[in-house]
Amino acid sequence: ERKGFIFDLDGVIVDTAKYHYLAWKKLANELGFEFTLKQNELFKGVSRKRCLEILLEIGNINASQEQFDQWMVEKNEDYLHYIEKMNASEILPDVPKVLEFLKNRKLPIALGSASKNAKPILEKVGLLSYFDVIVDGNNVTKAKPDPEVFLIASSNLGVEPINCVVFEDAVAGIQAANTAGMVSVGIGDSKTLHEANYNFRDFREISIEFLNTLI
Ligand code: B16
Ligand code: MG
Repeated sequence: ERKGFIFDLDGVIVDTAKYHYLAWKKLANELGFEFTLKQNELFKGVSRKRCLEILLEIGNINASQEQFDQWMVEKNEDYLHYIEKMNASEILPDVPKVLEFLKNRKLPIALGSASKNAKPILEKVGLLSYFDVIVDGNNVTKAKPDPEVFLIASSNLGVEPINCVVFEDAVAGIQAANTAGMVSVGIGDSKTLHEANYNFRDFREISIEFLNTLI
């Protein structure tokens, strides 16, 4: 059976969480409250809309729909400004090694991300051409842990869910992969991501031997 490989973006391929943090912190400070790095953990893998809802809960702020939409736009404009100069130096360690391994064996590769900015980011860091399929925040209606994003990726790849392998750094992402019936590989803290089928701190820990067991 042909296998397919699905990668999350933020926290797996690049560390855009720090730029999301700067943009959310700027908005929080403008609204008169603090937003910490620890609180930012709650935002990983979560949609932009849900992030703003949580941020306003933290700041105890009520907003009209119009005001809410305006802050969404403002946050994204600031975020786009922070990521403007991203380049290949921001690719997380050994990600190209794994993508190259898969490409050389003609195995299909997809992106499965909650971000609406996924494509320009892949372009900036020079990895866009590796991806046969991109499913991102523009294509999904239900956020992780709902499996929708990975199921669309599997369908677009033409690979059965049971033959897909997902690399994820967020708990909700691991749960989405598991619910989809896919093989889940946790990238990050193994205690946090204990629901994953396999755990690695980062791609440097992933050997060619291990990859060979997946294909
Ligand atoms: P955007 P992932 C997620 O990316 C981020 O982890 C999350 O913090 C962010 O809010 C979300 O994308 C939406 O991003 O505002 O660019 O549409 O981990 O699913 O690749
Ligand atoms: Mg992520």
